[in-house]
Amino acid sequence: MPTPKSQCLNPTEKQISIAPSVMCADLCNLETEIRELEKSGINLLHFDLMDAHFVPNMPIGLALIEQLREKTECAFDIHLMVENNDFFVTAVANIGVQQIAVHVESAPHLDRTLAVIQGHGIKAGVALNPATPLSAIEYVLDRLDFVLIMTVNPGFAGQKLVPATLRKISDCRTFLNDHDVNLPIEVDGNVSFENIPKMVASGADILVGGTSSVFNKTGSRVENIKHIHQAISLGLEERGV
Ligand code: S6P
Ligand code: MG
Repeated sequence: MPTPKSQCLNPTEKQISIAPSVMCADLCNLETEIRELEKSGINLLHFDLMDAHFVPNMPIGLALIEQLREKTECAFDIHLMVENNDFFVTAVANIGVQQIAVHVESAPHLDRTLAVIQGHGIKAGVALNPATPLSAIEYVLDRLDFVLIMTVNPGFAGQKLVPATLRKISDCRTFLNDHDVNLPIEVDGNVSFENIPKMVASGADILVGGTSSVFNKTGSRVENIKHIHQAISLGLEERGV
């Protein structure tokens, strides 16, 4: 397996990471897609693993992730949207991934599941649906390496931002500060050129790029990623760093 570069998983205040969402790529030409992204400096890929039960969709599977693992040094960020978290955690850990988020809404034994992920030497995160309050992570903060704030309801690409989630990003930063915890906040869903400045200003550190940014039809991958960097700079200015 190539050695993944995982610095992108520890973004500094001034260094926002971009994680293209693989389900939004041209799935018939994935290797070409990944080379194109790498040329633009991307070193983190976001994989949406869905089981058609927790969410009604199933865009990509384990075999695809396993094959891609052999093709790139990018760090793999796995977003589980499944009912059987334990099965998928073991499966992706065996493939060799760097970061896994589980949905609090589908993890009845959340503390144990996070411990299992960390036991594999993998960064552990909790994903929160738009309607789920931040208090859901209060008693697992010491088990977390990052928080994934869903800014759309999970399951599909190409949706519109749920407006209240912008406030949720800044509330999450305040919540973490109040608990003396400094964790990266990842945001996922309609992370568009227009929304990125607001998301970054609110405290987002890792941006999942889908159809509204990295894979936007109006530009090439390279052009879109340049555009994202410009939007990030605006957000950082507003954040005051
Ligand atoms: C949605 C999934 C996401 C999408 C991404 C799509 O359930 O978790 O990772 O792939 O949000 O981006 P966009 O820009 O099409 O909303
Ligand atoms: Mg996702």
